[in-house]
Amino acid sequence: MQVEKDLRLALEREEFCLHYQPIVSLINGEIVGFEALVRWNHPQRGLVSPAEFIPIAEQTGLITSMSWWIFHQACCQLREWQLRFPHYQTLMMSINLSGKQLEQLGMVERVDRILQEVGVAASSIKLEITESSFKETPALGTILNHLKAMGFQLAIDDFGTGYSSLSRLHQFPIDTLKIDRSFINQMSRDPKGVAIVEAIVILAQHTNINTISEGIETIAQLEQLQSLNCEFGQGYLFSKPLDSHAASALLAQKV
Ligand code: G
Ligand code: G
Ligand code: MN
Ligand code: NA
Repeated sequence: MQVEKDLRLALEREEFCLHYQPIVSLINGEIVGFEALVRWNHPQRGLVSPAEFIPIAEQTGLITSMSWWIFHQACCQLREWQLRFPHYQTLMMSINLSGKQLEQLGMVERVDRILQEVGVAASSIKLEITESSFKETPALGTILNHLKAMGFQLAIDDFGTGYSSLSRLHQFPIDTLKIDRSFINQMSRDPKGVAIVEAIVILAQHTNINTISEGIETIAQLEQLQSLNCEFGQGYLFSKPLDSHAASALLAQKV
């Protein structure tokens, strides 16, 4: 398949890059971290969205080597920011993991090797796992417990859209639920939307889990989420995903 070949070449030619979207405290607006989001800087087409190439990378198995590149790159960026901006002591880097990567033999050892090499602590990395990987990965519990024991924070991405039943929550060592942006979107139109978000936040609080709302675009949504006591947020209202340079500039604003 041509696309597969193109993706493989792109990896060799280092055509992928990461953009970073701020995650902010909804209490004081401060940046608490960034989510790393991959982009393909295509020589002819310009920036290509991961929505286009991640599914192909997953089908072809190329996602594994791509994910390792992403993990390494995001760790390097975090290390650079820690050195440059020491007042951002507790800055977190959120990295998306694919189900395939979690299943990979020797996954935990490889992660550990990268941390050692780059010099970042597992406790400043948040691993985002989509709900659908829960369905696909039978040994997930064992792997997640291992990653948690190493010090990583663990988040369920796109929460509410996938397959994880609520009962799974206390079965796995989860720190964070990322409330899917479809629910945030619904809030302004439908009181039921508010009720769903409220239920997720309350559920999380009772199980010692914090919440990040995705896709916040309006002040009205922000105020609604503040009144529901959601702790963290992400979305175009605060910032779109930024290239490394622009994200650094944002961090440099705080003295
Ligand atoms: O950044 P954007 O909204 O265009 O991303 C589209 C989709 O691609 C999202 O569902 C997002 O989770 C996924 N995605 C973005 N970056 C990564 C990544 O580094 N790894 C994986 N596995 N998925 C990613
Ligand atoms: O699946 P995941 O949650 O990782 O996807 C993150 C994607 O969501 C990013 O690719 C980013 O471009 C997109 N995104 C981030 N903030 C907003 C927002 O406020 N509105 C919309 N529509 N998309 C957003
Ligand atoms: Mn994510
Ligand atoms: Na997300």
